[in-house]
Amino acid sequence: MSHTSFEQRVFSGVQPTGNLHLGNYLGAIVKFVALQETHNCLYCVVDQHAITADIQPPNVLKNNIREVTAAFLAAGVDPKNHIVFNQSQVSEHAELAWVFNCIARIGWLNRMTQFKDKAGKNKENASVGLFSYPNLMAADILAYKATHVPVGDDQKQHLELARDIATKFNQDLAEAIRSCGHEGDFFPLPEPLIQGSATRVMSLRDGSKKMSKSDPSDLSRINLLDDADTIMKKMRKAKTDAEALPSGVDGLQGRAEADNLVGIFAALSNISKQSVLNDFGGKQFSDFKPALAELAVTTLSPIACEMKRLMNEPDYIDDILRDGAHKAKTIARPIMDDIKDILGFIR
Ligand code: AQP
Repeated sequence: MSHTSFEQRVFSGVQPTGNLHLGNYLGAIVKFVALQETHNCLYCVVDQHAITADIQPPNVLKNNIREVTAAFLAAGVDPKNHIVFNQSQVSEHAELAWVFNCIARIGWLNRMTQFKDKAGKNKENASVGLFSYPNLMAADILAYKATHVPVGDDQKQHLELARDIATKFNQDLAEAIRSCGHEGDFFPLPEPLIQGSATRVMSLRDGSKKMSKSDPSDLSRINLLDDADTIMKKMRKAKTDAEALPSGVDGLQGRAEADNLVGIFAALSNISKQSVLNDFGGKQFSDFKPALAELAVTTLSPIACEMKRLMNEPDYIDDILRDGAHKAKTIARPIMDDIKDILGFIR
C-alpha cells in the first residue's frame, strides 16, 4: 500500500476541431473557470488529438487552435495565474505517449467506445493515432502528475484507462521507481471531475446522441460563435415531445429531449433541474423554449463577442500559448527526465 501524496493539480484539454459548442462549454470550460479558485490548473488546446480523425488544412487548424484559446479566455480562464497552452509546443506529451503505447494493452484500447463510434464500420481504415488517442490523453494528464481532470461524461472511459496506465506503470516499475529515489507511487491516479446537470449535453435534434462538433447538422448544436438569432432559431427547432414539462425530475425519465433542455437551463443558470421544474412544471415547450433561448443568448453573447475580439488579435493569442507552453514545460520536463531514469534511458 503506497502512501504517496501528490500536489493537487488540474489538467484538461479541448480539441481544436472547429464548431466549439454548448456541450464543450457546459461540460468542460465552465468547470475550468471554477476550479481556478481552488487549484493550480493547466488548460490545453490538444492540437495533436485534432489530427487523429482528419488532417485539417493548416490555416484551418491554426484558426481552430486560436478559437479554442479565445473561448478559454473569453469564458474566464486566467492565463497569468494558470497555464494555457497548445499541446504540440510541449514535446513531453508525445514523448510520454510513446512510453504509454508500450504500457497500455491492445485489449484495453479495443474496449474504448469512442474509437468504435468514431471509426464506425471503417475500422481498418482509421488512423493508428485515433486508436491510440487515449494513450496520448493519459500522457497529457500524467506528464504533469495531474490529480483532477474536469471533463464531460463522454471522457469517463478514457480517464479510467489513464488510471489503469498509471497503476500498471507504478506496479510494473515499482523497484526502479524506488531505486531512483521516489517513495511510493510515481504517478497519481487522476480523478475525473464530472459534475452538474450538463455533463452530457445531447443533440438538439436527437436526444439519444451527444451534442458534437462533428454532427453534420448545425441545428443539432449551439455553437459558441452563433449569434442571437441563430440561437433563438435552433432552440425553437429543438426536438421535443408533446407533453407539458413535469413538476418533478422523475417525470423527465424516458423523455430524453425534455431532460436535455431542462439540464441545459439548469446548468446555464447554475441551479438544479428540480428548481427549473419548480418554475416551469406544467408549462408547455412553447413557454419554456423562449425562456431557455433567452438565457442561452444572455450567457453566450458576451463570450462570443469577446472571442471575436480576441480572434482579431492572433499575435496576442499566440504569445499566450507560447508563454503557457514554456511554463508547462518547466513542470513536464523534470517529470519526463525522471521517467527516462526509471526506464533506463541514458540522458
Ligand atoms: N455533448 C457534450 N456534453 C458535455 N460535455 C461535452 N464535451 C464534449 N461534448 C460534450 C466535453 O468537452 C471537452 C472537450 O471535448 P473535445 O473537443 O476534446 O472532444 P470530444 O468529446 O470528442 O468533443 P466533441 O465536441 O463531441 O467532438 P467530436 O464531434 O469530434 O466528437 C471534453 O471534456 C468533453 O468531455
